[in-house]
Amino acid sequence: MIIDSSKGIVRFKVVYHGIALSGKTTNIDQLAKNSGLDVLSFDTKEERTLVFDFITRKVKVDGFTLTFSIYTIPGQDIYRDIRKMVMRGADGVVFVVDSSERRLPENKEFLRVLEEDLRLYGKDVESTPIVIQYNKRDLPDALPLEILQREVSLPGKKTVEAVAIQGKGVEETFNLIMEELLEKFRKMVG
Ligand SMILES: Nc1nc2c(ncn2[C@@H]2O[C@H](COP(=O)(O)OP(=O)(O)O)[C@@H](O)[C@H]2O)c(=O)[nH]1
Ligand SMILES: [Mg+2]
Repeated sequence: MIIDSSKGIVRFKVVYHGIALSGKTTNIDQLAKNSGLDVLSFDTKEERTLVFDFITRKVKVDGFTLTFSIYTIPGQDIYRDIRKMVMRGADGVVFVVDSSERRLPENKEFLRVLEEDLRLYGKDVESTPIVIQYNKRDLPDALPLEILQREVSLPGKKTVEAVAIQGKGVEETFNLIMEELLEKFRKMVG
């Protein structure tokens, strides 16, 4: 979080984390579309897979201009150095889960990766605003919500269902993480 009190601007960094192909870029694309923005994407040469994506969103609250810089991480392990770089200075995280049954072990394992990434910068899961999004609810092999909430969750963190490809749950997810960040900011400024 960066506060520029002379201009009344507060900057937050939000990172969409989660396994490869869970729908992080799709979330960002929808957020960009809804607010008429372009996504700045960094593609790898060989694959369609994006290294990371970036957009910013502005919101006015209590006389402040809040700027959210929104990033996605690359989920593939070969890009772990880029993932760690993207995670630097993250104020809030949206953890995007692929609801497909066959990807359950990867999703679970990636929660540990998120913990490690936070620890690298002296943060932890408890004190970091995190929202868990169960994406791809439209898949025929999507696990029941109760199972995901038991198997891929973090104590005290909000969860939300989504079909990002149809834009469902995308704004709701972003609003949840925004609210959590605002709450933290209000506590800080008193
Ligand atoms: N069926 C389904 N496919 C999705 C959904 N969200 C994303 N996808 C697809 O999943 C693939 C990976 O999405 P992408 O956003 O690139 O994943 P990322 O690697 O996490 O950034 C793409 O083919 C998307 O169209 C969803 O809600 N349902
Ligand atoms: Mg992506």
